[in-house]
Amino acid sequence: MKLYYSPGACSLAAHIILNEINVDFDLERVDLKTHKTEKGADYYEINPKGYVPALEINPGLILTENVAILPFLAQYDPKQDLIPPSGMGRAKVLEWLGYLNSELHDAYAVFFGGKLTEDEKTKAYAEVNRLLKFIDHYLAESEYDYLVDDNFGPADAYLFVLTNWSNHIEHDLSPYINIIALRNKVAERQSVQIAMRDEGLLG
Ligand SMILES: N[C@@H](CCC(=O)N[C@@H](CS)C(=O)NCC(=O)O)C(=O)O
Repeated sequence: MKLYYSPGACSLAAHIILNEINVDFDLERVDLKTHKTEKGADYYEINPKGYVPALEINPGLILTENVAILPFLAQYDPKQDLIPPSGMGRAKVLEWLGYLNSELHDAYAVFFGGKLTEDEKTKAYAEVNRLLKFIDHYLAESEYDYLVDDNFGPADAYLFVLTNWSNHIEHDLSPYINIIALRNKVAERQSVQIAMRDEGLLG
């Protein structure tokens, strides 16, 4: 398999899950400004949507979209218990991935889409905070160690990656103590440390 990624982008979640499972994989960095890969390929030829992540499963077989890639990778190695194989547990993982992808990801993405006016910035921070408040409250009430159950999984990796972006938009994550506690657990995983190191995000 090969993951097309950009350092610190949402593709980091797939990178983390790849490190959790027993599979050989390659990485190819994409320059999201020029849409060229580090090997000089035209990224539009690989993923016509132009964005990361894209996962090459076999030569010529490409999967895109976080909500498809993350469960695909999580179920690839059932021994790791990253995602329930069926039923409500699996539906809950997809529920969280859908929420993170269509709500929180989009709310952070507003900050990366070009310069915002002060008014737009205020509204964009309010939206990020509204969504984080919901997640933090959910975690406070939850009996589980991770978002869905007591096992780390793709939704936790995705939430970790999205909330990393607070650092880049001068957003204060400190009120969200339950999210921070979850982030700290996720950050300790070897899969996360290795992915961050390999994307050049440490130090
Ligand atoms: N719907 C896509 C969105 C992916 C996405 O927004 N990727 C960002 C990085 S986090 C990107 O590549 N942006 C550059 C671009 O859209 O050209 C998914 O969930 O996979």
